[in-house]
Amino acid sequence: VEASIPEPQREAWKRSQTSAFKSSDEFEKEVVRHVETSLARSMFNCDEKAAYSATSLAFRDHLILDWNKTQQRQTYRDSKRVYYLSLEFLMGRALDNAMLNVGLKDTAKAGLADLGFRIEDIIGQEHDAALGNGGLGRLAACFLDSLASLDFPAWGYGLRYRYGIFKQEIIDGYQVEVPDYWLDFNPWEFPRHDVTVDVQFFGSVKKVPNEQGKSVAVWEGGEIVVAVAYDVPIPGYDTPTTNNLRLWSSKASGGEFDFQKFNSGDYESSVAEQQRAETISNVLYPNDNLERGKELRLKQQYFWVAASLYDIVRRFKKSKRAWREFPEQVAIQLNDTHPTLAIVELQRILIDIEGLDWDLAWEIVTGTFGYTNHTVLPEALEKWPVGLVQHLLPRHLQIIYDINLFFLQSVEKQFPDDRDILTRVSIIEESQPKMVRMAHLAIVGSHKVNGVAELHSDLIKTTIFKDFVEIYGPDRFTNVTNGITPRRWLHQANPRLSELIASKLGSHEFLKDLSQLNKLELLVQDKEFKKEWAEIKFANKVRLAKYIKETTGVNVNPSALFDVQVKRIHEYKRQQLNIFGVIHRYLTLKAMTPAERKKQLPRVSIFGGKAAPGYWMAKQIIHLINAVGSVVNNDEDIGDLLKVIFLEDYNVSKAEIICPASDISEHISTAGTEASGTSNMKFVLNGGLIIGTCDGANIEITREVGENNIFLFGNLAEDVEDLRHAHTYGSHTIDPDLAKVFEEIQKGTFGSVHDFSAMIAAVKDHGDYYLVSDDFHSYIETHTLVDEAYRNQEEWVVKSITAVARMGFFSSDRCIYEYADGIWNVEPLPRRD
Ligand code: OAK
Repeated sequence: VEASIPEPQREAWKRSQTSAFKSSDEFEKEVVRHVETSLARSMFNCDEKAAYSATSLAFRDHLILDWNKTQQRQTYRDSKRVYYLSLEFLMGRALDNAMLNVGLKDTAKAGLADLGFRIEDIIGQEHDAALGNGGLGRLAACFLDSLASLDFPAWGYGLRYRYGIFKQEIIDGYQVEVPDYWLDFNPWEFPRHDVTVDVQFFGSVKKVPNEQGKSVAVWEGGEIVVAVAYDVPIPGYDTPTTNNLRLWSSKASGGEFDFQKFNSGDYESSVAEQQRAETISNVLYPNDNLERGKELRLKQQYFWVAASLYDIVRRFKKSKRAWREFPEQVAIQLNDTHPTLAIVELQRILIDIEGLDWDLAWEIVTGTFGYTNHTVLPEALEKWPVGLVQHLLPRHLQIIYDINLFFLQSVEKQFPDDRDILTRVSIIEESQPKMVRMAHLAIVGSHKVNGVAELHSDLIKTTIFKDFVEIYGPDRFTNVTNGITPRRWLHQANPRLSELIASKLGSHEFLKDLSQLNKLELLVQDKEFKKEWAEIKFANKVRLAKYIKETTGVNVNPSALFDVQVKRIHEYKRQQLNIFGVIHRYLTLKAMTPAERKKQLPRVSIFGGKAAPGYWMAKQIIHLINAVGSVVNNDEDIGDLLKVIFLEDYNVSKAEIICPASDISEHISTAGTEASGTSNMKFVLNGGLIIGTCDGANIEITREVGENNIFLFGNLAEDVEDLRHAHTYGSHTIDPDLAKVFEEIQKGTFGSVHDFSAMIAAVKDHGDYYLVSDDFHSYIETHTLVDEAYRNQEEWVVKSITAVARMGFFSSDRCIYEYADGIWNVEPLPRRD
C-alpha cells in the first residue's frame, strides 16, 4: 500500500506541521502538556521524576522532528551510509547531551526554573543507559556523537538489553552485583512495532535445483524469533543532523504466546517458548576483555546481526541499484569480532536468496566490511566450537567452511612450501573440539583491519595477525588511534572550563575543531587565566569531595592531591600495583616522626570500577582496596595525609564528575596489554596530568603533550616477553619495597590474610605475569616525582594548560574523518535548514 499522502492533501499537512520549541515559554508549554497528557499528572503531583520525564519527552519531540528530516534527506540523496555494528553502546545519560547538542540548555534551565525546578536536579533523575562494559562500548557512543556532529549519514545497530551492566554495591568491602533494570520509563527510545525481522535458528540445510538447474541451499525448519526495532535519536552538536541508533529486542514469533498451545491446555510450554525468545535480548554479558563462549551469547550475536543485515539490505534494495554497487552505498564497521557473523550472513543472503554467484558475492562482502580489533589478550579472542555453530546455524557453518577452503587454497598457491602457515591462519582451529576463529574470519572477510592506537596496531601486525600481513600485504592493516567526544567529556562534564576556553578563544568552535585548543598555549603565562584555571580545578575537586562524603561518609581535603584510577578492574590494568603503592606510602608515613609527616603532601587515592562477576582475582583486588581504606582512613597518625576511597558503581555519569576533578590519573597497564585506553584522554582534556606506562594511547599522548607534561614509568612492551620468561625459568626476586608491603598484608594489618594471599602468590609464586614487581620501583619513584612537581603549583598549572592545549588530536571527530577517508569512503551530508 502506498503510504505517501497525495499531492492535493499535502497543503493541509504543511499547514499543520509540528514545529520544535525555541523559546523558554514554548518549552514550558511543552513540558506542561507532557505532564498533563503523556504522564496524566498535574502541578499538584509533579515531582522531579515527572519533570524529568516531561522535559525529556519535550526534547525527544524536538529530536524526532530533526531525525525525520535527516532521514528523508539521506534517503532522497541516496548517499553512502555507514553502519556501525556494536554489541555495546555505553551511552550514559541523554537529556543533558540533547540539550547541549541542540543548543537549548539555557532555554530549558530558565523554563524549568520558572516551573519550580533546578535543571541539575532534573538531569540527575536520569538512569544511565549502560548497554556496555567499558572502553569498547563507550568508544561506540563517542563515535555516534561524532558521526552526527560531522553530518555523516550513519546508523548504529545494537541490542536492546533489558538489563545493562549490573549495578555494583560494596558491602563489607566486597563487590555485590545488583541487576540494572533500566527500562521502567525510557523516553529516549522509539518502539517501531512495524519494523520487525524474523530470525531463524537451528533447522537443517538441503540442496535443491533452482530454475536453471543449479543446486542451491535451502535452510529450513528450526525456530523463528522476531526482532523488533527500537530507535534512539542521536543528535549532532550544533547541526540539525540527527542520526539513528537502532536496537533490536527479541520476542516470540507467535505473538504474546502460542494460542493454539494455550487453548489446548499446554499453557506452560506456550509461555516457555515466549520466554526463550525474550531471553535473547535480556542481558548484557558483563565481561570486559574476556569471551566465555556461552551458547546464548552466540544466539545474541546472530540475532542482532541477522536483523541488522536484513534491515540494511532492505534499505539498499529500495534504491533499485545493481548488487555490485552495494559497497558503494554501504559501509559496515565491525566493532571487534562480535558481529563477525555479518560477513557470513551477507554472503548467505547474496548467494542463497538473491542468487548471485559466489565470487561476485564475496567481492561485495569484502568491499563492504571493515574490522576493528580492540585487544590482543588471548582470553578475549573469540572462538566458537564448530559443533555449536553447526547446531545453531547449519547453513552458516557450510559457508564458513567454503570461505576457509577458498582462502586456504589461495594461501597454498602463494606459499606452496609452507604447510604450517595453513594451520596457523585457518579459520578452523584443528583442536579438540574444533573451533571457529572469529578474528581470522573477520580479517578474511574485510577490506581493512585496524587497531586502536599506534603501538597496538603495530603489535597486531607483528604478533597475532603476523601471517595475515604476509598474505594480504601491509595495506590491509591500518591504525586509527581512538578519541573521545569533547562535547560530553569537556563541554558537558566541565562546563566552567569549557566556558573559560570559549571566552579566550572567542567562540565555541573548538568543540567541533579541537585542534583550536592549541591557541591556549599563548596564555600559559597569563596570571589571571592561570588563576581561573586553578580555581575551576579546585571547584571540581570540591564537587567530587562532596560526592565522596555523601556516598562513603569519608571527609577528604580538596586541597590534597587527587590521584584517580577508575576503569574496569583487571589484572592487566594493575589496580593491584596501585594499591600496593598506596600501602607502601602508608608504611612510609607511619615510619616518620610527626615533624617529618608535617612536611608531606596530602593525597587522596580514588579508585572505582566493576569486576566481572566471575573474575575472582579482580574481586579480591576490590576487597583489598576497601580493606586498606578502612585502616588508613581511620588512622589518627595519618589524618589528611592519605585517604583511600573506593567509589561504588563507576559508570558514565559518575565519570563526568570524576574526570574533571583529578590532579593525577593512573593508566598503568603492563606494557603491550591496553590496546588504547580512552579515559587517559578524558582526564588530560580536563586538565589532569597522568601517570602511565608506555602502553596504548599513552605513547601518543606523550608525543602530543610533551614528556615534561606526563609521568611515564615502567618496562617497555618489547621487554615484556623476556621478563616473563626470566620469571619462569630464571631466579625471580621480588622488589624489596614490595616484599615489605606483602609482609604487612600477611601480618593481617588489613584483615583477611587468606583472601589476599592469592594476589601475593600471583606475583611471588606464579610468574608475575603482569610484571608488578618489575615495575614497582619505577612506579614508586615516579610518584615521588609527582609529589615534587605538585608542590610547585605555578608550574603544575602551566603543565595542565599546556597539556590541554595539545590534546586536539584526541577528538573522536578526528577518528571519524580517518575512518571515513581510509576505510569507509563516505562523505558528510550537511543539512542547511
Ligand atoms: C571488550 C570486549 C572484547 C574485546 C575488547 C574489549 C574492550 O573493551 N577493549 C577496549 O577497547 C577500548 C576501545 O578501543 C580500548 O581503549 C581499550 O584499551 C580496550 O581494552
